[in-house]
Amino acid sequence: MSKFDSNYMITMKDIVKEGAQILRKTTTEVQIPISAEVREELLCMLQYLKNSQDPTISKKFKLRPGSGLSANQIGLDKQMFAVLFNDEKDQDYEFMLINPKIISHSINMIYLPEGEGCLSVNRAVNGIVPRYERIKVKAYNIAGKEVILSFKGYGSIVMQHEIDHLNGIMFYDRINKKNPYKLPDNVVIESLY
Ligand code: LHY
Ligand code: NI
Repeated sequence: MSKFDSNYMITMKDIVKEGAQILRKTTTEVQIPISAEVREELLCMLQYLKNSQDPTISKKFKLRPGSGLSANQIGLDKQMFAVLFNDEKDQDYEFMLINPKIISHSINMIYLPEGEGCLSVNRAVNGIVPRYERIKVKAYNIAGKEVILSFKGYGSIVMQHEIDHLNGIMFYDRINKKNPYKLPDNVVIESLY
């Protein structure tokens, strides 16, 4: 068992920061059926997100609010992440996904007007991060069942940010190096709002 079990509370000291090798590698697929260890790790990751979004708890334990957390961000070389967010239509989403793959995506793209951030990056990085407006993801859920999920808008952005982590990609890799605010050519791309 890893230390990330049901009694453990993830705090900022557990979150790996940019520069670490584990954030730059393609993570290893998780074996199906899912082990008890993997289940506990995912629940621990989701609990971090819940705690981080609770004003009292996040203040007390100095947690940075997050909508998503990937396993390699807590040092685990595993293809899995947890997300917890409320989108631009005020819909609530909560997922713990294993071995996720984007099986199809829109041609049109979107971006967050305020740019993206990352729990592993302690500095502001400005610029446009182009993301697909819609994606379809195939993954395993915590019950070990294969699921196919569709996302658009903010949800699509968060999912692509986390799937990128599992492939060693940081959000700023997708920002135009010469001009951070330049939109990509030959593609329909709009601000999320
Ligand atoms: N978490 C980011 C967070 O602040 C995720 C995110 C993604 C924010 C896209 C904004 C836009 O919740 C992470 O860094 N997870 O990897
Ligand atoms: Ni991140």
